[in-house]
Amino acid sequence: TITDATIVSTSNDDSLVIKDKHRLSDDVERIVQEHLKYVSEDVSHGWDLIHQDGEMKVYRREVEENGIVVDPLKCFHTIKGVTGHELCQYFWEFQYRMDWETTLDSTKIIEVLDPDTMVFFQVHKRVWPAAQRDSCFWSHIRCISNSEEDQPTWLVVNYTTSHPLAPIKSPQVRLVANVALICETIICEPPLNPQDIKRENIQCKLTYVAFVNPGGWVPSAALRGVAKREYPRFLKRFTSYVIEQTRNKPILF
Ligand code: 18C
Repeated sequence: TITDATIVSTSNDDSLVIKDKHRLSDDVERIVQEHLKYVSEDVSHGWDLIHQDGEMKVYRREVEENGIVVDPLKCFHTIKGVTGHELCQYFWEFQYRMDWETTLDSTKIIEVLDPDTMVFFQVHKRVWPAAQRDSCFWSHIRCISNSEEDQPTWLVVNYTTSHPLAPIKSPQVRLVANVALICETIICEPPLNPQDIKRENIQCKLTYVAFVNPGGWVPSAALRGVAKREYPRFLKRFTSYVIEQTRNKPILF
């Protein structure tokens, strides 16, 4: 019987993999679907372009909740020579995180919920004069096949959760995050033979969205300043890192 299982396609060869449900499966499904809907909403009303560098565009909407800045952020980028699978893999996998993440003092996996979903506990660098932040979130990677011809969409969602192995310990403040990286591979001028596709024939359209609540009061101007500087810095560093790591490796479609 598969009544307690959820069927999810996790590979790009269209095979369906049957997975056991876990206590957060329904949450993961709900949040993934929300992101897939939200990703195609445009940024023409109410969003400010706060940074542009070549193909990279970073937008934000100024929003405060009870005097705390919770500005939603949306970034678009196009990266040559890498696939969505590669970008998502380097973003999701624990072993690479400290190579590209510049906001962290530490990261650790505190639970593996299924082969595509883990719970992380992270301690962020302290920004003076604010208290140090930490975060605890499930992180899920998924491949979604759109059609027979198109390349699949890859995505990673990081979503705050509580966990007995990550109690909140003052003076650290727990931030609340809902972040998604959504990637679509484009094959430009495809050679007749799929085996002949080279890195110069591919590029990846990336969308990164973040809703971060700092979890306690922080001076608005300071927070917006840190965000304006750090999100573009993250995107630049992370995408350059993936380009560098994959340069001489076979393409992972
Ligand atoms: O998505 C990213 N990383 C993922 C893997 O780690 C994961 C992370 C989610 C949490 C993002 C929030 C990070 C807050 C960090 C606070 C300290 C920043 C210090 C930097 C100093 C060098 O999904 C990439 C994340 C890129 C994050 C960019 C920064 C966002 C700023 C948000 C402000 C939060 C409040 C902090 C207090 C500020 C004080 C003035």
